[in-house]
Amino acid sequence: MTITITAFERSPDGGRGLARDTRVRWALEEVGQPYKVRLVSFRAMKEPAHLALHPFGQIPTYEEGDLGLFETGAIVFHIAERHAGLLPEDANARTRAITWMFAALNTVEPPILELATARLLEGDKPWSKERLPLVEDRVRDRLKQLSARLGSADWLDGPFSAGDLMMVSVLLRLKSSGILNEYPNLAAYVARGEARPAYKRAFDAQLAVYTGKPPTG
Ligand code: GTB
Repeated sequence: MTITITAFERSPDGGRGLARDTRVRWALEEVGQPYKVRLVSFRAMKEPAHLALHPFGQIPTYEEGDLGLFETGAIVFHIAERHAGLLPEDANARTRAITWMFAALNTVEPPILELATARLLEGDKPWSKERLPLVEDRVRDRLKQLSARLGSADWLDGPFSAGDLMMVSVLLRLKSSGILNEYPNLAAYVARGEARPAYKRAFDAQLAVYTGKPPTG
């Protein structure tokens, strides 16, 4: 059955792979599922046709036969459940991998998003200078804990899983901030994720949308 996802017609991240379609592309590449992409403009995302698929008028969405999904977490979980490669066979290990997906989205990503908002949207506010260090320290608190848990392991719990895919995707947002490099094992963890052939294919495909040139690999 054909899988179709949505992505920004023109991503505001300039092709850096930070929009969330990259996570879905990466999951599909990891499990070897081909997919099509429907590009949507900001205007089209708020129109009834797209709202029927995504109640909040955002990307990404996922269509497969009569199944329509929104929310990256749910989409990646669906892909990981249906296809081998992203979740371990062992029931307990599988549940732990899913736990890491939730941890990425519910515990690690919120302060990172808050930092992005503080920098990009609130940087010109008179209180910004005072607030920014507090927000940065909230990110550091989480990274310190995550760094302690990861230790010298390659991945969070045994072999690479959907939990790592989600965690690396969340941490990637920090790359330009310099904060990630304060935790060398996390920086190396993200680099390992980026080095995966499936990530590279996903990244190149989203970049090709931005540049208008087909992926070279
Ligand atoms: N919880 C949802 C999910 O995980 O799927 C959140 C989806 C979401 O935030 N979608 C964003 C969107 O559609 C794109 S990814 N925004 C348009 C809108 O709300 O009108 C978030 C994003 C956007 C831009 C950058 N960037 O420029 O760096 C990074 C990430």
